[in-house]
Order: sequence, then structure tokens, then C-alpha cells
Amino acid sequence: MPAALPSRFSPVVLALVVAACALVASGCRTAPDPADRPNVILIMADDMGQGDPSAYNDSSKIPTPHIDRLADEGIRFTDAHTPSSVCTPTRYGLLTGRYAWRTALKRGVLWGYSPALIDTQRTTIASLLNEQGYATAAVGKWHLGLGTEDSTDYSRPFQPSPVDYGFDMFFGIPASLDMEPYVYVDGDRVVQAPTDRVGRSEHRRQGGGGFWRAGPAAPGFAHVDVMPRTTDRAVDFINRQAAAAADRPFFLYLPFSAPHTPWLPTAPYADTSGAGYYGDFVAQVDGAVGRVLDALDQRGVAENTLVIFTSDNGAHWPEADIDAWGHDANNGWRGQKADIWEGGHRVPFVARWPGHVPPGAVSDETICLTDMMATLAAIVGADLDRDEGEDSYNVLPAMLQQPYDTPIREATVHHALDGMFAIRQGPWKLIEGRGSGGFTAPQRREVGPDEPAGQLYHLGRDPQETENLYDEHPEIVERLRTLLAAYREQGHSRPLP
Ligand SMILES: [Ca+2]
Repeated sequence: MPAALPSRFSPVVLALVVAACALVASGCRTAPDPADRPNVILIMADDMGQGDPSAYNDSSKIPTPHIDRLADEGIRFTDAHTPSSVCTPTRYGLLTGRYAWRTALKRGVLWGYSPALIDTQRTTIASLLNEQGYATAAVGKWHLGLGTEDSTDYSRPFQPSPVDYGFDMFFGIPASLDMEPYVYVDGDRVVQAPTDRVGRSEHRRQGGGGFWRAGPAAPGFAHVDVMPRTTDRAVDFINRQAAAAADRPFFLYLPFSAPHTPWLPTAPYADTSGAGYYGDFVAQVDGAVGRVLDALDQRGVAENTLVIFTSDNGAHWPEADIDAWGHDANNGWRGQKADIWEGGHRVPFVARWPGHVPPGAVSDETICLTDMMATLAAIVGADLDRDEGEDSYNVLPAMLQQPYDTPIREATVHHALDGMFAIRQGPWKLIEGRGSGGFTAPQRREVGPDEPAGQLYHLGRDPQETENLYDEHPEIVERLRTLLAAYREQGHSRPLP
């Protein structure tokens, strides 16, 4: 039974809760009947920070009416984390419910010619929902590798490709939009092979036109078209599913390629924010979210659709940008994309499901994007086996604001660009090393003989991670270190059946 009430409730209390629900039906959320399965749309921005949407940051310089609408009509999580502070490992964790550092990828990200990272035998959120009868699609940025060869061969179909992981269809780009080759992929093959070349484009910060690397490209490929074109395909999928198969739910995984570089805002979003090209590009992502919500409204399926909006890591927004624009893309959290500090992986996470998620709710529950596997399984009434979603917790009770035992997660592991780890439990966060592990200098700090070897912060009293308590609390360091070691050795962090 999905989202069962916690065991601490006695039968008498349960009976009272049930009776109260019957009396105050509109005010008491119930677990969904698996026969009444919602459509699911999981939108993930690329490199958007928690301080970008106004729903999280009153002082945001960026108009985000559509993300804010989702927050108004649904729930906003304040302590949601990506399993990594960079793209590929977060995507692996989201789709499989398993930390990517358990694979061969111990640091960094994949590239446009990297082989596939996910084992085709592994359950993904798409294969799980597909087996439950969902029509499934992925549209946007893949960035999980294609094929098995050391350097992907773009002249023939990929094996495996995104459609080997439970998606009925895929349309989008292979990796980040600043990584060659610049092509569209449709299902298991390119739309047009990368037979041309494009030159390098410099970053906007250096006065350039966006930032992308030089390399092979399909004839006529234009980076600026990717956001509108992928959004068109997402809307097409919604329209088609809503029209053709009213009795068949759908799942749309929509990993946008923005606001990651190249920053390429177009009309009507250019010059609409107070945070430059980046802010305008965030506004464009928000506009794309609006197109998705409009499609749901126009097709009359919004009521039976769970829409989740999140990001794959924090914003790439150093202090110099905060100062230059007066906009704090990471909402005051320390650091930025790629870092082990909160700015690297604490992201926006909003969920709307009319009639189930109470509107305007806010949750401080610690959740991780790996939790989508167990949460979606609970929604459709499926059980996970021992080799599925090893790092996934069902956070549906928090999403629905039902009574539940908090915390849901025993602890949460964070992972930075250079492979640095942290583990968070309650207010305590242990970082295995000194430095950011990511883009903020120094990435790794030399540790002297009398200095603490790691970082220990109390996020309750010190949310900005300024006071290292590593030497003051050796017993907490030891407890968290032991737990992290156990998670590594046993191959899972959720309790297995
Ligand atoms: Ca990213």
C-alpha cells in the first residue's frame, strides 16, 4: 500500500484519522488509488539555482510567474538536494534512484562522445512507469551517454539509446549544449549526422555570444533553437497523449538544456530580468514551463497530472556575479554549481497535484532527487526490489502533507565535481575534505598537520557553512564517517526489504 501511515499510529488512532478524513474530506489528503494514476511531468532545469524563482527568493531579479504558480498551487520544498552538484551523476541518480558514484563515474561528467552510463538491465523511473502501463517520453538534454563504444559513433543507431531505458520516445540533444557534437537525437539515432563543424563561442561573461566548444555539428544546427524546439516536442507529446489515450496515463521527463551555457535568451525574454543574459535565460525556462502548464490546461488534464519542477544542480553563479547583479541565484547558500557546499546541490523543488498536494504548502523535509523512484513507485502502487532504487526513499507523505515519521531519509550523501563527498544527517553535515570540491576556489585545500582534515557544519545554526566544527565534535565526525562508509560498502542507503 503506497504511503502507509507510520507504524507508530495505533489502530484506534488510525480509525480516528479515517473518520476525520471522511468528515473533512477537502481538508485531509488521502493516498491515491493506484487505479487513479496521475500523469507525471518531471521538469528539470539545467543549472538553475534555488534563488532564481521568486517563489524561493523575494529579492530575485528574474520574473518566474509559472514556476511561482506551481509553488502557489502545490508544495515547495526548502531542503531538496540533487545527488551530485553536476549534470550527469544527478541525471543517473534521478532516473535510477541510485547514487552515480556507485558506478564507474567517480568524478566529473560525461561528454558528447561518451558511452552509456546506465546498465540497460537496471530499472529506471521510466521503465517502472512503462511497465505500469504509462506512455513515456524523454525530451531535452540526455547527458547519460550513447552506445557502448569508447567514442560514440554518430553515423548509425545507438545501442543503447534513451529508448532502451523505458522511454517510448526521446527527442533532444546528447549532452550539454556547450559540448560537441551539436545534433538532435530522435529515438535511437541522430536526425542529421554531424557532418559540419562550428567554431568556439566565448562565454557571455567574457563578452562572447554564449559559450560552446568547437566541434562537429549537424548542418544548420543553431544552439539558440534548442529550447523552443524541445519545448515544442514536449507540448506535442502532451497534446497527443491527452487526445489519443484518455485512459492511459503518461510520463514526461523534460530535462531542459537551460539555463546552462550557452546563455541564449530570445524574444520575448531578452532584457526582461535584472540579471543579464543568465537571468533572461532563466525567464525563458520559466516561459517554457508556462507552455507546458498551458497545454495541460487547454487539454483539460491538469487536474490529473503531477507536475514536478526542479534543477539538476545549483547555479553557476560566483560571488562576483552576486555582487555585479545584486541577484543571489543560489539563495544565500554557500558556493555554486559543482561545489560540495549547499549552493552546489540545494535546488528548487516544487510539486503540484490538484486534489492531492495541498496548495501553497511548504516542506522543510530533506529530500533528494534519487527519491523520485520510490515516490513514483508508491504513487502507482509498485514495490521496489532490492536491486532497484538503492538510494531512494518514498517522500510522498511529505509531498501530500500526510502524517509521517520525520525524517524520511536516514541521511543524505552529497557529491561534488571532483569526487569530494559529504553526508548530511539532521542539522549536521560532514564534508570529507577541505575546499569546495567544485568551481569555487580552492577546490582542494592543502591540510596542515594540526588542521582539521574535513569540514563539519551545523546547518541549523550556521546555514552558510562558515564555522568548521570538525575538531570540536569528533564523536559526530566519527558517527557520520561510519555511516558514509556503511553506505559505500553495503551498496545501498535505503533500508532493503
Ligand atoms: Ca547541470
